[in-house]
Amino acid sequence: MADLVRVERREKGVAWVTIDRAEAMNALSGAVLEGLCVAAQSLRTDRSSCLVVLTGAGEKAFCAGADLKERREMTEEQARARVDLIGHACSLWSRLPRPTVAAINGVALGGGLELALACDFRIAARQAQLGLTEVRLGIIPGAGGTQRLSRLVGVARAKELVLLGRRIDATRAHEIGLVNEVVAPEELEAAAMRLADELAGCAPISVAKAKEAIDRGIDVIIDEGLRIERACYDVTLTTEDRNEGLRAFAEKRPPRFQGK
Ligand code: CO8
Repeated sequence: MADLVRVERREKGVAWVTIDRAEAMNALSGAVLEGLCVAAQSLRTDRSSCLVVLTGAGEKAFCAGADLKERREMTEEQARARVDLIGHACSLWSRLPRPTVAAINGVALGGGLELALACDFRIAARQAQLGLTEVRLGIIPGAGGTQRLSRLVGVARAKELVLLGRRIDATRAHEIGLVNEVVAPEELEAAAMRLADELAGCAPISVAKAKEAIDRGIDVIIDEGLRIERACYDVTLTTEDRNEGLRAFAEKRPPRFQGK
């Protein structure tokens, strides 16, 4: 079951996660969703990785969203449970305590784009198509899409995509800030690995706490956000890596962070 979602350890502390169901455009079947949850739970406590990359097998799809064939056979109750499961998988991914990047190698539609939105960064191959097309199926995005997309690109842009069920290409997605970078398909892997190079110079606890400060602070009034930031800052104050950062600066050498 879990092998529909493959987790590989790569160089530079990268955990490379692939949805391996190319024949169905990497659609989110129950088994794929279970695999995504298992992967997120194991990565949560894995201190050896500095970056988690999520991608889809093949060249056509990152993920075509909910499995619409399974959906046809479902009762209303099962459909509700499935929406909960997609939402749960996205939440687990969004809360990983290290940076995540969706390497969008092809279409990212519906739940597939919601999954990408649960990542910190999105890099898209030039031919990728993105959309929250649920209104064209008589539903709405239910795994965080209406919330995460509007926080990311603003309400007006989000409404263009969600209310019109519009599909956009990677270039347009980049223009509106939905993806961080657009690259040629054969460059996608290297672009994700470049993030790992950058992260090699950053203290892992600092990165985790900075992510937490941004993600928790975005939803609250600024005074509360500043309190969250301060609490996250305080955690870094007592780390060995903080001392190492200061020592390395004084000694004019690159820091050797241990994640402690
Ligand atoms: N679910 C299941 N199978 C799929 C899906 C999907 N979402 N998308 C594609 N496939 C299958 C096709 O049926 C086909 O299988 P087969 O060869 O057996 O007929 C195979 O993948 C290849 O697909 P196509 O032949 O269609 O390939 P194309 O290159 O012509 O088109 C597309 C690829 C553009 C991805 C097209 O298949 C498509 O539009 N798919 C639907 C995408 C979509 O609308 N996604 C949104 C789904 S809704 C959602 O995700 C919100 C969550 C709702 C929760 C509901 C829970 C119950």
